Amino acid sequence: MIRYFTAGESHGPGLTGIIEGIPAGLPLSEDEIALHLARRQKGYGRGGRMAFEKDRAEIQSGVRFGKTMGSPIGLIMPNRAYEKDDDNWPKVMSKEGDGKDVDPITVPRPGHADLVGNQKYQFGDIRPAIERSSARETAMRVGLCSIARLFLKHFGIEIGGHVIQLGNVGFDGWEQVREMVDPLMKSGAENIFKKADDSEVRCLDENLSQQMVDLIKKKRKEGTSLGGHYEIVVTGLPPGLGSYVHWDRKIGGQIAQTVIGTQAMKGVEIGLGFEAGRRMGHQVHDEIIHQDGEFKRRTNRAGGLEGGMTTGMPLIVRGVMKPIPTMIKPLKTVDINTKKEQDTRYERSDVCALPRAIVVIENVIAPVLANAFLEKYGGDSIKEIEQHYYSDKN
Ligand code: EPS
Repeated sequence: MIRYFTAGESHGPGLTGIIEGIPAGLPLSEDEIALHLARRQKGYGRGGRMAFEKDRAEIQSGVRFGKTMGSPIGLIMPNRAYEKDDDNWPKVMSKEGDGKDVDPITVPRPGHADLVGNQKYQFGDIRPAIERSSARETAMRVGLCSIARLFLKHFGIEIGGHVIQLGNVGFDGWEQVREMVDPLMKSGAENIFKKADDSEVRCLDENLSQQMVDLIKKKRKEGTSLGGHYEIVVTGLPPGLGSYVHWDRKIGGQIAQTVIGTQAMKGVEIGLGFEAGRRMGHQVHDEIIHQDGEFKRRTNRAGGLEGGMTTGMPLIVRGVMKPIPTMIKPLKTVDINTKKEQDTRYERSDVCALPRAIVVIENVIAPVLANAFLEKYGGDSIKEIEQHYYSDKN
């Protein structure tokens, strides 16, 4: 099974990652990993840092002559901020010394891991919590998970994502999104991300995109931040991945964990999600049809999952990202040493990271689906899995 780990701090020398369980024989290059790393760095609403971080992962192990070997794949990715910045990061993040010459950060931001991170580890300094809870870590997660995504793509399974709501600007409900997205998905979900990437905020509707950009501009001036809702779609999944038998093998549950396990995510829906609770049964369930030799659904309000298993219809996952907690306009907080009320301090940050965050979610759901695929069709090599998969399909 596929497992992965990341290590690294936001302003340390760099990020390190290992993914294991990728079968042997998958074509893999640094350029392919770089595609989604570069996508993660683009999007309106970024702060200053993305102007100089040019993420590219170096493959350290697990690949020979352009193909995976079945052994753990190791990646490293430097933080340019470490060397470039005027903030003296090598000193602030030094592995040696007693740190007496570095001022501790003592003013926690509401909504960030700052206060609880310090209560938990008793650092007396918020810096370590800032460093590891930072969304910088998602760069390595995208790098690692993009390899599982390539594995899925080898079997015709494509992933795409787009923004449906940013602050108070967005689509007018489920049906309006379906009208825009479903025709595009017919030739594979990658069309969704390719078209969404044309928009600075990764929204498929041009008019809404402009309104979202304007909103970010306005909120940046006001010194506040924004979040929003997104939708991730996956096409090409065969029916029957996952399980109705055990709670922990239900795909919806595994996806929910990986989505909410990503920085700043506060909720997840499958298909109609919460809207299903406002409708009657006939407006929720999808009628079954038999077409072109396959069982299909007339609609896909279930979002491609029934009983914790893939139906063969596109998987539709929606999520919500909260606004970034670092803001120019201060909130009230309490200094961890003096216990006195004061305003939050401002660190360089993004105003809205939603257009970038959807690239993270697109990628982190890939290992979940790849594992469910391997559970059903698994083998040690791509060749062996092809035999299992295509003999089952024929
Ligand atoms: C982040 C704060 C910013 C973001 C960072 C996440 O970094 P800095 O404090 O150095 O300006 O740029 O995101 C990334 C570096 C990245 O690669 O996504 C935070 O506090 O979470």
